[in-house]
Amino acid sequence: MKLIGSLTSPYVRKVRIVFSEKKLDVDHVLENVWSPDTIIGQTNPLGKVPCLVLDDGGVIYDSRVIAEYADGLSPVSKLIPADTRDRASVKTWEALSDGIMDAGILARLELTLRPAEQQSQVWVDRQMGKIDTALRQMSEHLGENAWCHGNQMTLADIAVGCAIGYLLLRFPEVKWQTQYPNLDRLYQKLMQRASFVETAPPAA
Ligand code: GSF
Repeated sequence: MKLIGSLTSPYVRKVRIVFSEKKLDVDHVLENVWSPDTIIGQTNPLGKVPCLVLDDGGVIYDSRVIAEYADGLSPVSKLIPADTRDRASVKTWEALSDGIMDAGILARLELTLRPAEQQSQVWVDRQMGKIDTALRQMSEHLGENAWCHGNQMTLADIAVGCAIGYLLLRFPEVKWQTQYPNLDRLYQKLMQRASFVETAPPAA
């Protein structure tokens, strides 16, 4: 199995952490999807990473599908509960976290890829507003609980950790650590794990 990705993508980090927690071996192949020479289109017509290439040649994307696939490959450290309601709750945490990444990336692309005179501050503010409201909901729903869902680490915590870790990398001006101490406690706890330490993005 081969995972095509980059070291800074929070979606790639999420699935790398899942593979690590599940103790599953996967080869990592680095791909810069923003380079004009990228060959990501040969495996994912959407031109995005992460993209998982199986030994039989099958291809799996996107990160949510890869995470679910990897969780089903081994009974070690179940990250997505079997019960339908619990499963939906964990996957909603994941959608909320991915939504922070989506909004952050859209805001960042607006500010980095477009010439200054074409940039829309209204668009950037809209995306940053989503990040604010998503963080608030994360903090409210986490409350004083040790984990986002249930009494053990799940994909919900992994996804939240990747989303807030991405904010630290790309949006250090978003002060979620002081605004939401419970999210910070969760993040510090996650950062004790080898899976999080080993996938920490290189400094921007
Ligand atoms: C999002 C992947 C994505 O946007 C998922 O896998 O969950 N819903 C998908 N990946 C970015 C890399 S990054 O900014 O994290 C990507 O590959 N973008 C290239 C493009 O052309 O949008």
